[in-house]
Amino acid sequence: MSRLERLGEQVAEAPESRTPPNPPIPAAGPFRREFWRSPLRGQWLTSFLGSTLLPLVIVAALTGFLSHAAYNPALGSNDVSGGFEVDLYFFDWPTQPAWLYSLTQSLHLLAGFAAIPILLAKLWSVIPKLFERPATRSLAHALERLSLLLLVGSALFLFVTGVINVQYWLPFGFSFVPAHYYAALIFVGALALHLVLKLPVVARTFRRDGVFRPLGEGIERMRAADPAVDDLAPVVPAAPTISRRGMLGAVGLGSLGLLTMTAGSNLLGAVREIALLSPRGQSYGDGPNDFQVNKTAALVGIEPSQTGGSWRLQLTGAGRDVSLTRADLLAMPQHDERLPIACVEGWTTWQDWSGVRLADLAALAGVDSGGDAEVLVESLQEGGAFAQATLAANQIFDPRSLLALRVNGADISPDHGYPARVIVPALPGVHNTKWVKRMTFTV
Ligand SMILES: Nc1nc2c(c(=O)[nH]1)N[C@H]1C(S)=C(S)[C@@H](COP(=O)(O)O)O[C@H]1N2
Ligand SMILES: [Mo]
Repeated sequence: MSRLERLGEQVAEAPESRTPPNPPIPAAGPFRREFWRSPLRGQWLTSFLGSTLLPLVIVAALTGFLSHAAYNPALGSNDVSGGFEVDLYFFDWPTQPAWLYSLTQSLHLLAGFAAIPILLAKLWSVIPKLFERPATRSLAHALERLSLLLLVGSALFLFVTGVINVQYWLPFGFSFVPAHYYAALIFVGALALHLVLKLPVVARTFRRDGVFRPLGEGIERMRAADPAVDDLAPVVPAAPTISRRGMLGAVGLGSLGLLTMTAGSNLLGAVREIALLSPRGQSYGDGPNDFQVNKTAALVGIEPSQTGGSWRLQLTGAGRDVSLTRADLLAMPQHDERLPIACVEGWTTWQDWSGVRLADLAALAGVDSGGDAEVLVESLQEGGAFAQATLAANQIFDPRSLLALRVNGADISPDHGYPARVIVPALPGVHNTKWVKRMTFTV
């Protein structure tokens, strides 16, 4: 046997068992539980943050769905979902009190903004769970993690789109209202499941640690929770650099700060200047038309030639077509109403409007207040969600609902919708259509 052949045989005979088995790849970085060392983390912190977050989220969700109801989504052109609208509402959005939408929408923004620091802190408190290994232990565990993915994903989506919408910085290629609405439906479903799974843990934690007791501990007395009984506690805790109450105080301050800033753009004129996250309160010139403008006439492409002497209001109703000049409208009975425009973005502006009643225009078109009348209001503006709106009978026939021609004693300015705009009490701002050209009544 040649040397070469012997060598070949040796190799062939070498028993497999002599090669050591591959050791399991050690978990690295954040996938190791020892990586997460903050002594603040534990079930109490997460339970406490969750319990403060919950009421805010409930207010934001309820007022959010009310806002959607206020859009009358089941009416004609108001369906923003591309035909998928599910009408969850069994009531007509009222016109009384006039500040209703201003209130619900302010609450929506206040609760939403105040929740942001708490939500971030809560996510921070559970972040080791994101890196948990094995990723799924059982079907139940996999489903729970999937529901958490939906919960956290939809929550982040709602907050990010909400804040961005208030900034008018709309880089997304989808429209805000349906996206925010459908994310909210996912969020509420995932939250309900989360509450079922976690409320028992919260109750147990508060029974064990007390609801407020850990708040009494300064940094010297604070201990990390026991990882043997607390799945959120660090296994190798670092020395504390802040107490739990210090951390929660900072979160609370952040929350209060955002609340005040948001209130500035909504409720309290006095702090309007600090509404940094809602860039409002600018000047729109002097005089009667100096109030909030989001979309100017130039921005949406309204030409002076469209709003001059050749402008007509086209009314269509029960077999009747009427064409009115602005002078015709001014010759009709004029009514004065002090009414708000309350925008979905949370700001409200009250002004003294004057013009003709929508009810009088309905009568001109041959439509009376009996029955289920609707009106489709169309703007000179072309395309987009703001170019038209459909109003329900209770809105048309409220005597305070106007096609406004003047504001604060002057003609409404081009930016506020000259020659004529809709103003209806408690209607979301977006449906107070500017630069109206046609109203089509159906019965
Ligand atoms: N034709 C038309 N009407 C419109 C709008 C618009 O962009 N186009 N904006 C709506 C919105 S979102 C609000 S809040 C009110 C006030 O908007 P403004 O601040 O742009 O005047 O008018 C509404 N009417
Ligand atoms: Mo708006």
